[in-house]
Amino acid sequence: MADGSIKKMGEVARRTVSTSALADRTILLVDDDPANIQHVREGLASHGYRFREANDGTEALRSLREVRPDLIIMDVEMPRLGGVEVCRIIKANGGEGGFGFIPVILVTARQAAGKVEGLELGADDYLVKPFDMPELSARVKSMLRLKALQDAVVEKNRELDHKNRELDRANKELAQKREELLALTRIDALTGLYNRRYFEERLTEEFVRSTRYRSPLSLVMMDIDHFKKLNDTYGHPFGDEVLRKVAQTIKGKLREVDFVARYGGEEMIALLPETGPKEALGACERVREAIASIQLEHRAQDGTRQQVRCTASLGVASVPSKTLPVVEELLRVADTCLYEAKAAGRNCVRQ
Ligand code: GH3
Ligand code: MG
Ligand code: MG
Ligand code: MG
Ligand code: MG
Repeated sequence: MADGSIKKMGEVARRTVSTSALADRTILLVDDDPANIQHVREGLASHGYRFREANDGTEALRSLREVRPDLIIMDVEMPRLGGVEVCRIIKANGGEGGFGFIPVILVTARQAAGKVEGLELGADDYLVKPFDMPELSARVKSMLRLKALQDAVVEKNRELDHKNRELDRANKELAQKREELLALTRIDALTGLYNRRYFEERLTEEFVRSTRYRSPLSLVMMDIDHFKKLNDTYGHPFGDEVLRKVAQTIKGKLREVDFVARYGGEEMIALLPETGPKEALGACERVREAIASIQLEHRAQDGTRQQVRCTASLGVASVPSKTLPVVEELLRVADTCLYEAKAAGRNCVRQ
């Protein structure tokens, strides 16, 4: 607990335990002899305490939850369930959800015998009858002060627990926000694909993994054909729509584990782990075909509608390969293949 809270708790306790504040405290008097109870009540009458009574240990235990006393003054010698035993039960159930902390003053007519036992069992004080009233009064006050302090500690702990839980919640929310923000820095806003920066990170990782485990890895570069003309003819916003549609189409045709990103303006790139040249070529053909089948409706300002189609060219490179020892080479070869696809008339795949 922080020093500050201990200091604050001290203040709370001082306020709580001023003598007048103790007046409304409830004291449970437990004795099998009503005359003894009467005697104590009279002795403490001037303090304004509230009294509750129980005539044996069983009754005392029964009334504990309902009465919630701030102090118990209890006879040791009672039939059936004696004071020492009741005290043991109360102290054994003192935790949260049990009785909480209730100070117990045991009272006995016996000379000192049992005093140590009672105190060891958790009695907070011990008085031997006949006791003088000023002493009883002072001990009661001291016990009530102890109880008030204890209550303040419990209350403070509850507050601290609550604050801690709130902090935990706030921390979790922050961590989640951080995750979300991090995710956003990896995404291309227009297409929803990963962006180039994140792609390059992942590419390096995947390349290292593939080299270490000698597992195949393919890299695909894709570029929309004559996209400039499409923009010029139908406008930039329509071009954007085409880009989004092409991005979706590529994702839809590749596997969940394949990593697709927007590499530049109308250029996309995909990383296919565990995929050799043959399977990569098959995947690229699927993607190429799907892009060529895209039909988007363009609505001109005069209301005329037109079905617009687009195609893309693809270049693919794969490892392991003796000629591709470094990741830059993989990129370079895919790019060259893409260039060859363009030169071969576009809407085709080269590897
Ligand atoms: P090629 O078949 O050789 O690839 O021809 P191309 O016209 O597709 O290639 P070029 O590189 O000449 O033009 C690419 C065009 O893509 C030019 C650029 O304005 C456009 N572009 C780049 N980014 C965006 C974008 O975010 N939205 C839109 N609508 N167009 C974009
Ligand atoms: Mg008795
Ligand atoms: Mg170009
Ligand atoms: Mg292009
Ligand atoms: Mg281009």
